[in-house]
Amino acid sequence: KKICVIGLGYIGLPTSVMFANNGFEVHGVDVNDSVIDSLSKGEVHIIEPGLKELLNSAIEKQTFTVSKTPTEADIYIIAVPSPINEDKTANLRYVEEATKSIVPVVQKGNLVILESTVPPRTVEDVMIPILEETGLAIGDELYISHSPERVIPGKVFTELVENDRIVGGINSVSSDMTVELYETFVKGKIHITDATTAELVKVIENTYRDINIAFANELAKISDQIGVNVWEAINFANFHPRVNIHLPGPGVGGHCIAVDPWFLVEKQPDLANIIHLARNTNDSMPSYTAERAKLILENNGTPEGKVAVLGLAFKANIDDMRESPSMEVIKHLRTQGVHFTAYDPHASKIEFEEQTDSFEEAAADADLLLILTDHQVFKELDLKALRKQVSSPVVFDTKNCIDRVKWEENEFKVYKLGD
Ligand code: SAJ
Repeated sequence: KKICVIGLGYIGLPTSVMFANNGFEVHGVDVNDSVIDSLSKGEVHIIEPGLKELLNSAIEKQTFTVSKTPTEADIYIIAVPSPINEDKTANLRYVEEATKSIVPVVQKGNLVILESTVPPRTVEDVMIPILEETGLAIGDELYISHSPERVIPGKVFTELVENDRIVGGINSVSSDMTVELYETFVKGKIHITDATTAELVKVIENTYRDINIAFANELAKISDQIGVNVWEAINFANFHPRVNIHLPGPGVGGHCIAVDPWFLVEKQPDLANIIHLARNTNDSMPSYTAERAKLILENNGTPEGKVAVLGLAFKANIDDMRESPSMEVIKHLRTQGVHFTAYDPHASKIEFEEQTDSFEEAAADADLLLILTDHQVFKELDLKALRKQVSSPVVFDTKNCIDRVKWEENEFKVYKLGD
């Protein structure tokens, strides 16, 4: 069978190569020229363990092709971004455009699957009206379902296979066809529901995480005031069999957790109270972090000192800088007139021009090392060498990722967020 995947980003590309290595002929589509160019040469434009190998093997088997426009296929998978607008309303432009782009090619008997995360009712209210333009009887001649992706960047290929999957068809035939497709590689359970429930399920998973992180962030602020180490407190609380508090940090980044809760706020602004408050709490963390950094500089007698911002990606060991709290922290440092350098071992300089070329360059003459991402590299620094590079040996660890004792042994003064 032939699959056409629309959108070759963090989800679409791994999904494409997965199917292309599991007995399907896959055609990938992306509107971005540079994505098509690099994939045609067998190069990947995103960092994900295992991706390059699977891409090369699919190219070798000749089961994966790419272009800018959809071709005829049996199954269409839409995996395009669904961001929010400035005013925090859902931007469904890409989902709409992707759906429109397949209208000329879909045929009787085809299945269309939406993998992008969307506000509940998007399949029913946005996609179906567009697909009706094919003239096919929806549900009888054209099958549609929502099967939201739920994988975590960095572990995509493990989670694609092992995670349970939700399939929400517009009718049972659509669901069954979708289950049959994913069963080719999914080892987790596949749960069947309707499209709108599947949409809500996906959004509430990320909202749950956002609210839980907001709780942790609030606890960090409280701990800063009452002189308790929040990391230790959360760790102990989590030994309780029914408690699972997430971790604080400089903010919530990425294109999912910081976005999806707004889909519910937009739908029901008068009811989504905790959801809205949690979003605001998490959005307040970058400015809180920048203020604490400034305070640390002042308390150490270097109010005009230089901050070395370490970590620009939105989380550990990835290159993805979308909605990264680091960018927000930098914005606040800038408005506070704090001098800074910035470096990330994974993220590309193209994404943030001001990034230094090396860790050493960023750390040179710094009065405060501000760790914003818990990249593995930051846990393995040569502290003796680092001690000589910096101007003042002070570090502010917002992710609780460095070993206090080791740093203190090397004369560093260690501050942690929420401590
Ligand atoms: N973060 C915290 N504290 C925590 C956990 C995370 O501050 O305890 C921050 C991270 O540093 C990061 C942000 O939250 O800035 C989001 O990171 P994440 O690892 O929680 O999630 P994502 O965005 O990479 O992936 C999430 C996952 N959703 C859930 O775990 C419920 C993933 O399974 C989804 O597939 C993905 O969103 C998505 O695409 O929706």
